[in-house]
Amino acid sequence: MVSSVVRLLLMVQLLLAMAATDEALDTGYYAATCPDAEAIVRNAMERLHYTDPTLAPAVIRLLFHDCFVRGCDASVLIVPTPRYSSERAAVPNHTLRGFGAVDAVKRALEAACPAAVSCADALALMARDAVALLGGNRYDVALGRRDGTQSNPWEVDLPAPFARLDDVLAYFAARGFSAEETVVLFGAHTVGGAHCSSFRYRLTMPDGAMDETLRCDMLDTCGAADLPLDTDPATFFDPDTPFTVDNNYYAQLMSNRTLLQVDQEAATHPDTAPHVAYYAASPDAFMQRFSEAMAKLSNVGVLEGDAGEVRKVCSRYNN
Ligand code: HEM
Ligand SMILES: *[C@@H]1O[C@H](CO)[C@@H](O)[C@H](O)[C@H]1NC(C)=O
Ligand SMILES: CC(=O)N[C@H]1CO[C@H](CO)[C@@H](O)[C@@H]1O
Repeated sequence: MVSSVVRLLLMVQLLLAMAATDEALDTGYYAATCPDAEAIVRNAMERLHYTDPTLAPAVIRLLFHDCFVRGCDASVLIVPTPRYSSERAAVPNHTLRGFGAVDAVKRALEAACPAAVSCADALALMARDAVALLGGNRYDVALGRRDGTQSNPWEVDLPAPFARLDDVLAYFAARGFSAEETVVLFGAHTVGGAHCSSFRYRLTMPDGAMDETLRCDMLDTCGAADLPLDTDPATFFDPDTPFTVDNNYYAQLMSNRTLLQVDQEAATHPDTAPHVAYYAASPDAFMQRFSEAMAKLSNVGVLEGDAGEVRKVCSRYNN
């Protein structure tokens, strides 16, 4: 009697363990349903990259905004309608780009394997390919994310460029990222750029933490007056190699030549300054850690198994 109860318990435990394994992300997840999924995404990303090199940085940022709000569930991709708002209506998303590219990649996936590959997986693969196309190290992306069925503007609590680093470190820690990993992810600001609206106040009200030559140059580029987003100039974070994943960002921080206030604070904050100095001096270590951190970012709060859905069109729910 006792032994059969024990046996039963063991069996339940085994079944639970199997169910858990079934649901975990897996690099072979589409082996049967869409074996070419990764190649389809990569080919599409290559084509898009050669016509618009600014796309890859935008895709990396999209992944961050997706994964840190409700997890990597493609909630950032939902277009607001008159009846239902979405994350895209929230302030930090006003400068997001790359939605058309996601739609194009998803169309290619749907043509080959209808209703198989989730938008969340598509975006994770696109970001991996974006890193590689920008010269970063390739990393494996385990698959099987499901798409969320909620996207709410009031849940977008992403830090502002003028956030205090203490708060930002707590925010990243709440999602499982150490101060070191946060510094490594900030390294994404070695590609792409920012609108002047994200840092103009640092030009007109100098905080003493921006190199004076950079401040004057940026004042020339941006002007002192606020402009609507569509006419606001944008400028590269790393003007020497704006489309290369490299450790220049850290050298910029150490010479006070970075645009965003929160980035600059990382050069002096006691919890981050040693990491900034280390990665400024260690290009290979940065490349390695950046890919690891991107892989980790891709797995934040994913929906698995039967949760959510596989969207047919990434910008709207299925029903
Ligand atoms: C405290 C954290 C962060 C803040 C406050 C922040 C803020 C910003 C801002 C203000 C911009 C410029 C938007 C514009 O004006 O057009 C930007 C761009 C960008 N961010 Fe971040 N960011 C953060 C973390 C991250 C992370 C973790 C990643 C990725 C791993 C990332 C990737 C990017 C990329 C690639 C761009 C360039 C986008 C483009 O060229 O279109 N950021 N970020
Ligand atoms: C950067 O700015 C800080 C003040 O925030 C100053 O102490 C430091 O000397 C500056 N470093 C460089 C290289 O200009
Ligand atoms: C990229 C994107 O969807 N941006 C939107 C952010 O929200 C504003 C205001 O709701 C929209 O006008 C943008 O189109």
